Parts: sequence; C-alpha cells; structure tokens
Amino acid sequence: MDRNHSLSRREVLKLAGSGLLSAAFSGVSFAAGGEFKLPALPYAEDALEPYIDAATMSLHHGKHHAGYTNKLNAAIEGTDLVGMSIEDILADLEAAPEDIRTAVRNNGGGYANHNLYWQIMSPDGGGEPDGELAEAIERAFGGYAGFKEAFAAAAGGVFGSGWTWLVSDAGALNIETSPNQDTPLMRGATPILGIDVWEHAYYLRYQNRRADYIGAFFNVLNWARVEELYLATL
Ligand code: MN3
Repeated sequence: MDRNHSLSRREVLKLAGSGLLSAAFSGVSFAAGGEFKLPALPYAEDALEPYIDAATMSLHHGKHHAGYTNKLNAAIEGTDLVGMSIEDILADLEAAPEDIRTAVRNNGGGYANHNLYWQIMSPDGGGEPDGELAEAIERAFGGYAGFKEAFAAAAGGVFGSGWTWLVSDAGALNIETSPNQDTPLMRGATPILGIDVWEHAYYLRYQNRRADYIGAFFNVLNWARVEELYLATL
C-alpha cells in the first residue's frame, strides 16, 4: 500500500492554528467532566482487515480499552487526579495516592497507550515516512529499512506482555520497550508510535505467531499521524 498524504510541517501548523489538530487531540488525552472517555475508533472495526481482524479490534477496543478506562476512572474518583490530563498523571505517578498508584499506573497506562495505538494505524497506512520524520529516522536508524528491522526485533523480543515504542526526545528518535502498560510518558518522554504486543492484540488471528502480527502492523502504520506527533515534539 502506498501513502501520499503526509503532511508538511507547514500544513500541520496550519491545522493546529485552525483548531482542527487540537480537536483531534481533545477527548483523547484529556478528561471531560472529570472522567476519561473511551475514544471512538477512528475507523470501522473491520477497516484494518486482513492485517488486524474485526473480532480482535472489537474485543481490544470495546472490552480491553474500555476496561482500562473504567478502572482508571474508578481509581481516581474523589482524588486530586480528577481533571488532570493522562499525560500529567503518568509523568508523576509518585503524586498519586499510594493506595491507588498501581491501579493508576496499570489502567492509566493502558488508557493512554491504546489511545495512541488506534491513532497510529489506518486503512490508508503503510508505506514509508517522509518529510522531517523521514530525515529523523534516517539519522537514528540509517533509513526506513533500518528502523523497521530494529523495531520488529525489539517488539519480537518483549518477554510476556508489553509495548514497543518509537520515542521522540525533542526530535531525537529512539526505540524502547516497556512491560505491562508502562509507557515512556512515565519518564516524561513522548511516544509517537507504539505496538501492543500483549497476546490480546493478536492471538485470535495470529495465535502464537507474534512476528507475523508485527510484520502486518507495518502495512497499516499511519505515518501521517506519526509525523504530526513527531512535529509536535520539536
Ligand atoms: Mn491492548
């Protein structure tokens, strides 16, 4: 699949100025009325077939992500965390009351991680990054092929449940992995791309073949969205 709709930095800034970009972020990252909301999928449940099957999408979004959202809301109810952005909550877990800290870490991480995951996939995805993101990938990994190889190896190497990330530290790119629902947000860094390698993300279609799921993921990777998130970190 080819992709020809990558945004230039200028177009992204124009979108930001128009409020469209912030509209795209709102409701995803921030609590509305003190409660975090499960964001709607940005495409139909079967839109990523055959790479991600509809049954997996339905359960993953409607049960797993919804579960993290509900448990996060239940954990923070009546605390000072209500009304904060999920990024701010996760960047300072020590500020969470000790009796709910683990629940906030696991469910808040799960909430934020899946918000990103849905966004960085698209039925129009695949292909290769371009623009400033492509240049940053060139600097960090020697090009798209080097990135793909390193990212797939990292994702394949996660033991048990976790995530693999492309992280931008003020424009410098790194690949990181995290266990469970931990996220680079917990150290104040910004993940701009993430793959969920919990078995619930792939087992219905791929069973134990995680490498096949990882390979398929690149076919739906929404580089235009990743580029927007990258430019926002500069
Ligand atoms: Mn998941």
